[in-house]
Amino acid sequence: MFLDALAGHCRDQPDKVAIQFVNGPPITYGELQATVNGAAHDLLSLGINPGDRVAVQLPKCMAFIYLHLAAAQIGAIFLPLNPAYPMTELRYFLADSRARILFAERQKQPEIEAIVPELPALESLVFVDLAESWEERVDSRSSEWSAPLPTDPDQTAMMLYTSGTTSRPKGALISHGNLTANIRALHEAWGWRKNDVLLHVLPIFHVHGLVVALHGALHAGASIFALPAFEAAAALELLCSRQFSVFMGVPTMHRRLHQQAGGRQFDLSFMRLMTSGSDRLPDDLFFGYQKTFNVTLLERYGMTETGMNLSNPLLGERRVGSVGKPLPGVSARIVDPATDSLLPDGDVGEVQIKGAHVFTGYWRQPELTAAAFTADGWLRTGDMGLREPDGYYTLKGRAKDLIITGGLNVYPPEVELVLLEHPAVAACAVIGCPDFEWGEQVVAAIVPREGAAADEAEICAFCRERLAPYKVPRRVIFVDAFPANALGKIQKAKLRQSLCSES
Ligand code: MCA
Repeated sequence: MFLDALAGHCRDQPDKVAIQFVNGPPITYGELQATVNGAAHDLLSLGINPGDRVAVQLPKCMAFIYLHLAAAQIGAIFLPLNPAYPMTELRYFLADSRARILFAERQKQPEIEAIVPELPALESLVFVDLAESWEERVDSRSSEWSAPLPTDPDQTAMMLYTSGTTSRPKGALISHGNLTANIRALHEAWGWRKNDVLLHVLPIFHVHGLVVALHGALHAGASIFALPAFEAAAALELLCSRQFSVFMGVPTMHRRLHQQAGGRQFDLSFMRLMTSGSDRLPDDLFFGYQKTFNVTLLERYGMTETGMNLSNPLLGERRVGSVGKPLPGVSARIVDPATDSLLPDGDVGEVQIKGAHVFTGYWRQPELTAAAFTADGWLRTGDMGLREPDGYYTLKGRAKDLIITGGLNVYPPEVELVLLEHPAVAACAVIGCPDFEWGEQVVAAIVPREGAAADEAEICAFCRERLAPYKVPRRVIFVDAFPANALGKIQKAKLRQSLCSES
């Protein structure tokens, strides 16, 4: 299981640094294990049982990591939540997940206490002072105690919310077996080793930062140096210090690093592995990186429901525009999404995935779970792509209207539902427009209600109170009507054509 390898490293190399945050002390594998044990003991003392949802809405910090590993250790379900979620979103996730306990920042106490009466399943609230040392917080008795690690691969380890095309966000259940399969595949494919040092700049409430990066390094017994948030100047300086061998980012981060270079050249070819994922890597950035940093980025493809699926090779051709081949243990195919029948190489169809890494289902959503799979058990990713005759896959857009901005997924209906609550909005459509830095930006087209006064700033402020900042439209365009098909359905492709070019 994914915790077993970590337990082994804690035993075999207790004095080696596991994780150090830029603003904190180095934490050795021995200290990591002791504090995780203590946190696990605390969770049990608070009445948390296997299968209970442990929600954590904290910034990127050691406490988050301890709680994640502790919850997994006792068989509870870890539910990480973006610290930028406003209360309306937080309330939804806590209510839907029926979380039994929430760990949150002390400064959010008044706002969170105000929503607690609406959350009957939430029995405990723990407010965390970020300055507090968790290594000192656990007493020595509990740190020596240790829970038997989960042995059932089907046991759920964590729950990650992903948005739906038509529904509210749904909790994807990721089992211990899924995590183990994923991490083993990545280790084999990317050659993770003990002497790797990862510069960790990603958020840790998503698969990319948590599973691919953090689990990746800990599974290998490697060391992590973490920034609480990505900052291009600091990251470039650190990369140039030659202390690191692995770096992972989303295209927006790579874009900012490339811009930070400001036309100068930096030889980062000593880096063993620099990856890009969560959104398509633009071709100009792939080549720009080669020229500026003497590095060929390794692009890979994953999703919340599966972790990583496809990857360009560590050794061999990293093909521009391609996401590579299936990882070890992963099966992929391209089908006609209407019939699920296999398409020949070169034809564009839906990418479908199978393997031990594929999630077990959506929390309390049997219909949505069933709809996510074909009759013979392939996961419908909703991503379109093609397979080349030599086995490389290339993504070619999405079957759904999903927007990816800065590596984060935004589903238009989530934003549209909020816009429709605004009294001045008669109808609306949210689309993604191409953007050099962000990949896409969220744009809202609105038909105003007759006689109502609304302006862009007011609409955005309204959204900001109800949605995480990355979901808030960057532009609001008022229109008289929408292009619609014969059934009255808004034709978003046409809307994108007419609105995305407008500045
Ligand atoms: C921040 N803002 C954003 C985003 N992030 N707006 C749109 N899209 C975003 N992704 C908002 C801020 O709230 C702020 O809004 C304004 O943009 C400018 O903020 P700035 O300081 O420039 O941004 P930042 O805080 O530096 O964040 C940019 C970022 C961040 C570092 C690229 O978005 C990020 O960490 N992205 C990585 C996401 C990630 O890990 N995705 C993996 C998902 P305002 O001015 O209104 O306050 S997992 C996944 O996709 C699958 C499984 C996979 O394959 O990996």
